[in-house]
Amino acid sequence: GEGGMKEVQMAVNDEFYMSLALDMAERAQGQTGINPVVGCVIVKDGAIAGLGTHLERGSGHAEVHAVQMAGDKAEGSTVYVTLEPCSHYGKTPPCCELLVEAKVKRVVVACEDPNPLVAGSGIDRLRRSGIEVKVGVLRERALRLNEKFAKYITTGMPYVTIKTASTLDGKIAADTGDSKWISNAEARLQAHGLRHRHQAIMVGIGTVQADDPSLTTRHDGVDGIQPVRIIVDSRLGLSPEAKIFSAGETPVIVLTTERHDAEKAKLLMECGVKILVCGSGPAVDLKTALTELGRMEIGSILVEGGGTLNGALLKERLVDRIILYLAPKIIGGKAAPDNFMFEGIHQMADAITLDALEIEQVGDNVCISGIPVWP
Ligand code: AOF
Ligand code: ZN
Repeated sequence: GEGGMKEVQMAVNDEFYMSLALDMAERAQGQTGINPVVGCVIVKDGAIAGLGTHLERGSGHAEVHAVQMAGDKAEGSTVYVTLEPCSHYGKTPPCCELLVEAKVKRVVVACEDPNPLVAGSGIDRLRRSGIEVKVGVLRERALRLNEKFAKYITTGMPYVTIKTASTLDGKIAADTGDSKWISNAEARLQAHGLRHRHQAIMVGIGTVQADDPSLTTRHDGVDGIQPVRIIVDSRLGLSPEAKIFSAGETPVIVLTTERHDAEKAKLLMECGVKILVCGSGPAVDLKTALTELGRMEIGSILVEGGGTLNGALLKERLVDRIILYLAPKIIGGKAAPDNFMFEGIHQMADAITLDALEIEQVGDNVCISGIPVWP
């Protein structure tokens, strides 16, 4: 009947405006630090009255901008927000109070805020004030968008993405060390977008010595947000002549062990390097390292090689997402390095698998992204 039609129309509208709010949030990825990306759309009498996006940690939340734009029209409106409005005093006051004061009629939320300080209490507060709240519109998309935030805010540990590019036979370089190029230009451009969306980039000393990378970001043809640069270097082999010191201005953090050479440490510190001593073993204790980096408010790390570091992180179960670009090339070579180098498993039943697979063709390359699962 008539009532049913109205409900269908409302559900269509809810997705229509929520997807706009998600689009806005999506474009702000990489610029909010440890904070989530959030979009907000305010609709009054069938027209958009306000738009807002959280752009930077410490500055206004999405709802603040949208309510300000809506002005008097906020009263009696429907508010679409990609994350539950906050209920706590952080760097900014609680958004649910703002919505109550603005006398909005209805709030549509994509997903709950995983921040333990909020976690449902924003939604409760709105409902107790008599505001109608609908939760879960385009939830999956909203959760995927803030997966890094969710990991960091609930564990204090950075979200770790491994990005790697290999030939069909899993090689990330030839046996001579030559690796330019394995993936195609479009795939390499996407990788810069990934750098933009992580707070730090991490590589092993082997990669620095082989490629002498600058580890900076060029995003959409312009300089993107530059990640902090982290090098895993248990014996402090890093040269003060490395390109990372002349290119780029973000901090360089070197992870090493108690066994490092004090003289070399002094030399590197003179170049501005921050040295983190992680464990006393022959190799860097990666869990200790990530815990310390989390404490420094680094909430997401993009690991870009090489195979030894990838393998070690995988073995320690410290990886949250793997993004693999596969190029239609075969190079062989026993000494050519692989994507993931660690003492392997012995039975297929014990294999590490990828869950929630996303597969995309990028020109003649294939991008496979997924969440590692350990048996
Ligand atoms: C919202 N809308 O746009 C954002 C929210 O330190 P603050 O004040 O920036 O607060 C950060 C926390 O607020 C963050 O951990 C998350 O729980 C929430 N983020 N909430 O209602 C927004 N960015
Ligand atoms: Zn807020």
